[in-house]
Amino acid sequence: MTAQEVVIPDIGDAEDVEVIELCVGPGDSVEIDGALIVIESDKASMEVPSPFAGTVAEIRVELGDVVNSGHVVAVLEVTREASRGSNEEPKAVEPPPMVAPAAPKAPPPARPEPPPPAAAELDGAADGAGVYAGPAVRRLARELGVNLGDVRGSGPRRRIVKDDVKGFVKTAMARGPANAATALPAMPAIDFSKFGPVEEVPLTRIRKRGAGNLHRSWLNVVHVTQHDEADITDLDGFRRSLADQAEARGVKLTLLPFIVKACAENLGAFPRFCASLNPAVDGLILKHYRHIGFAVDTDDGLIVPVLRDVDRKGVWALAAEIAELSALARNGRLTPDRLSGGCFTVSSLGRLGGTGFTPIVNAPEVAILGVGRLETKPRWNGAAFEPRAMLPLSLSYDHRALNGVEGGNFVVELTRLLGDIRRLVL
Ligand code: CAO
Repeated sequence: MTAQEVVIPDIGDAEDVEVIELCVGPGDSVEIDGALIVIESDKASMEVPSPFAGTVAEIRVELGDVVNSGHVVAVLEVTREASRGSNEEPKAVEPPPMVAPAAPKAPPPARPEPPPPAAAELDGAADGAGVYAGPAVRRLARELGVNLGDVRGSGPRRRIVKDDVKGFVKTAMARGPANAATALPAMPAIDFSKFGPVEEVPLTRIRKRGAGNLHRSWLNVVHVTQHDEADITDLDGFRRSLADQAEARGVKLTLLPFIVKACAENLGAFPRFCASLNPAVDGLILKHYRHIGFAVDTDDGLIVPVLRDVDRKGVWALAAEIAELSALARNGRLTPDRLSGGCFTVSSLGRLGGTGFTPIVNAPEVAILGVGRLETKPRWNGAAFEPRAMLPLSLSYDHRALNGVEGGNFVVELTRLLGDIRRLVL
């Protein structure tokens, strides 16, 4: 038996994440990959799984502690055979994404000074999600009902400290009540049990956070949705013709990777869709990269992982990455760096049905594509009706950043690309 320290693994860009759950205590046995603690960043909560099987000797963190990559969270009593990294069984288990092997003798890796916040990070600050502030400050802001996006940070690199939040509240109090005409009317609290049996179930953290983000987008973004249909008869035939290859590669080839690829191409032709409004809403920050998010429906709520550099990847690679990220999202194993940096989002409800819906823009992005269910419809070819596979598309965009002609052109060009994917290689 040896004592092994378990550290917080590499958690990408996230820093100062909060410990929100202790899953084990001293004396508990743990298996490899069993959850030790749960941490929560601005974007997601993640389990820190054990890289060893053994017994918990010590838990070195408490609820509410703020930790970073390299922080020791627990000490386990393990046998060498029970360790994922043991010499005897070097490949026994693939390391899960959240785990770094413990390094008991070495000090935790020095954390490099984080870079200053990118403009895009600060843009998304309407609910505090993209601002620099620690969990304690965020908690204070939540308690006081302060939107951290409205608070100016006085700390290093514009980090918001508690005094900034308190100062913001004092100023707001001095200014007097908000304009009653623009304030949101409160929803009345109703006792529904008066009308019949009821039960209240709590929203998961992801649903609560999602609700806040959607509300922020709904209130801030000037939404317009443009609907169209793409004739993807040829594309779908091509996709089906690749079924054997897909099986041989162990990849599920759905329509989504083709749609994402076509969107990346279209963003190149319409760069104003690959952008965010600046905080003053007097300029558009054009992004010279094509990272595309896609909505994944999980038991805990909606999650939007981001596919990076879609323009540089092929459809096979995208299909594999979509499957990988969807599985990680559904297992609660996505790291924050795989949830951030998107320029545009695709939300596909195609497997469920529906001819059109109004997706809500994933602000600070300026546009989102909703995809409905493919349907074979009669289309007039100039001489006769013929059956064609039609894919419903619904593009919502921020009318502050884009006008109707741009929205219309984007959708029309997208339907062309999907109608003849040979255009993707032109
Ligand atoms: N029309 C018809 N069939 C479709 C389709 C479409 N537009 N899109 C997918 N399908 C089919 C697939 O081909 C697949 O069929 P088979 O099982 O017969 O091969 C089946 O539906 C299931 O597909 P899938 O969901 O496993 O894969 P996907 O690549 O299409 O989507 C993912 C992956 C993760 C996006 C999806 O599973 C998901 O979670 N969608 C929900 C997104 C969501 O909740 N959006 C709403 C957000 S609010 O804006």
